[in-house]
Amino acid sequence: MKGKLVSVEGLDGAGKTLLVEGLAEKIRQRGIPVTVIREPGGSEVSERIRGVLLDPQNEAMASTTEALLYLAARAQLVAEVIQPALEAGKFLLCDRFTDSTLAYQGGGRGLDRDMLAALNLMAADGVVPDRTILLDIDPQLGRQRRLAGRGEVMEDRLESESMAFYQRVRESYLEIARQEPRRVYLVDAEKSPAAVLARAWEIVEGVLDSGKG
Ligand code: Z5A
Repeated sequence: MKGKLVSVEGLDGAGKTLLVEGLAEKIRQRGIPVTVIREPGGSEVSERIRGVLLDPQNEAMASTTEALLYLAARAQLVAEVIQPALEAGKFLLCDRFTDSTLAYQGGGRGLDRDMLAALNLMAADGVVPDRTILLDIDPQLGRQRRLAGRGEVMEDRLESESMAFYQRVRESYLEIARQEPRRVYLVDAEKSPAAVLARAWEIVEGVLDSGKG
């Protein structure tokens, strides 16, 4: 049987990393092996592309270059890790996936959404998440959490974008959720970590149960 993929999306500081760790632990407690990946990254080539994307020195990077690099990192991750894992019937949890490109490069940078959707299909080799958990948070709170969590103020290339940019990204995510209510589940990320995990676990359990014969 083919495996399953659940992606976790949202603004920086929404709590994706913490949530993915919590969900992975709960899935393993059920005796189900889970592969955890993050984007951009998750394979040697994709991690190198991540370094270029997030380097604050690459200020001159054009929006189209940025989009194509995210897509290139995704294409490599899908070919090397995601497709083989799905073929082997594994369960995958992905910290960001195709919706990040639509929200950040589409909503945030203003690139054409239809073109990005077509490129996403190519990069993801047609893989669409079984469910997407969208952690919704006010951008200001997300930024506060991120900086407090790290205990320092150095930001990467994208993190130094304006609040208006992050508002557009948030709106774009919410638009995706409105357009695809069967796949994308909105979760209030301003609640406590325990409340967020409990709600997200209900969503993941739905996917685990749907795989039972
Ligand atoms: N990007 C893109 O533009 N296009 C694409 O196609 C893709 C990505 C795939 C990746 O950065 C950047 O690439 C990202 C989007 C862009 N950039 N921006 N800007 P990254 O991988 O370095 O970072 P991130 O994905 O944005 O993650 P993050 O900043 O680490 O945030 P997070 O994973 O959502 O949050 P966290 O690390 O789990 O939590 C942050 C802190 O808040 C931490 O101290 C937690 O303990 C705390 N926390 C978490 N949840 C809660 C709750 N519920 N209450 C209170 N405190 C909490």
